[in-house]
Amino acid sequence: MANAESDRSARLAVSATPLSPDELARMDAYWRAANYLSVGQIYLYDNPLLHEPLAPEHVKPRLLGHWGTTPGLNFVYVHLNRVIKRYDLDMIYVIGPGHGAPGIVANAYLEGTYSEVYPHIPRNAEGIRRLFRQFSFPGGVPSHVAPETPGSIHEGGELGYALAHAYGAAFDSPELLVCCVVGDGEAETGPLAASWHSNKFLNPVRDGAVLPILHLNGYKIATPTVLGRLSDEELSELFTGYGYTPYFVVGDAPEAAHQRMAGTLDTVIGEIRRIQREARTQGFRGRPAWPMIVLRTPKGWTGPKAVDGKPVEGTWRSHQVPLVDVRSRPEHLQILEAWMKSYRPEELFDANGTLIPELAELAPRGERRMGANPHANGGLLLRDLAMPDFRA
Ligand SMILES: Cc1ncc(C[n+]2csc(CCOP(=O)(O)OP(=O)(O)O)c2C)c(N)n1
Repeated sequence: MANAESDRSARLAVSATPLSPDELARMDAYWRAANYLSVGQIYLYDNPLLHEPLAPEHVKPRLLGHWGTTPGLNFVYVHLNRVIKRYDLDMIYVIGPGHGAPGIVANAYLEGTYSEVYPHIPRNAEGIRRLFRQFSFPGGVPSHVAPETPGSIHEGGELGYALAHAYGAAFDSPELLVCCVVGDGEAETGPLAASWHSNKFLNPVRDGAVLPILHLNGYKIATPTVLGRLSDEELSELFTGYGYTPYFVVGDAPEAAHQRMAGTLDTVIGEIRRIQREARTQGFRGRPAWPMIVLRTPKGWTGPKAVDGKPVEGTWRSHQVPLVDVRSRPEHLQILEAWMKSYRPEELFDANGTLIPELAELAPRGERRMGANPHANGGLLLRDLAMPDFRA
């Protein structure tokens, strides 16, 4: 990574420790809360806060969902919340790996949007029980990000269009910043591979900005990815060639990764604002090299390290549901319980099952919450098309 950085003279310095110990601890706790709620949606039918020992009947009879991508999506979400608040950003989040819906639903729930849109899922233990039960369940919600997911303009399911949708949202909305996560699997599709070039169509005066985050968790379902196997140096050259200034966030140690991500986001937000300010005060003087982030973290980060003697965290085995025989095999039930308890839910939710205030205040307020941003909620910002009068 050092090499990839030092050869980019245009690249700005990234602060090494932008987060105070308190902020770091709270952001990590918020991430743990999102991860806890994500795992709970995939697995639990009852006993949502593990107030009782986990029993087979607390687990859903049929397990569905995608764990592998979810901790990375949650990691990005908590960091975007921080910069939205810090810089008062008007931001939406386009999630290429829309199969990671548990994470997006969890974050909409933590920030309060979910309960506002769906009052039958309140912010207490009963709400969490219903949130878990409804996920990928008859009469409930889809396992992929869907139109009904607060803050979503991009349906999960058919990979390929995340970046095109993100740029489409930014055109003609000069204040909007669209963060777009691109999975290294999706990056291998033709439409996605071509849409990196959408930066050539973005006018820094008139349009908003897109911040692509290429999420290299290394695998697409059962096989390694091409971009995941490239060195940071090759990736740096590739994305420089596409007209971006790439920044790297690499790691599997949460504290260091939080610091690195926070410092990188501070730098890239400053860079986006500088590009826009200069173009908007001095006029368009040539195509800027917009920043993008390469995020290299393990697939299924913080999940079970191994199951039945086979590695799971950081491998393709965590793509979907890493433990499948939870109801029939006591040792798997034990792994699930230990996994969920590793997020220390008792430190995150109070006795009623409500997120504690020190964590709840990390989310932005009102329409700055990504789940509540009007740009991502159909119908709120409709404008008539400029059409000729058909009678003429
Ligand atoms: C066009 C298309 N081809 C194949 C699939 C099947 N599929 C679902 S998830 C996935 C892997 C996606 O990998 P990535 O984008 O890296 O996401 P992550 O690894 O973070 O889950 C694939 C190939 C799909 N959904 N759409």
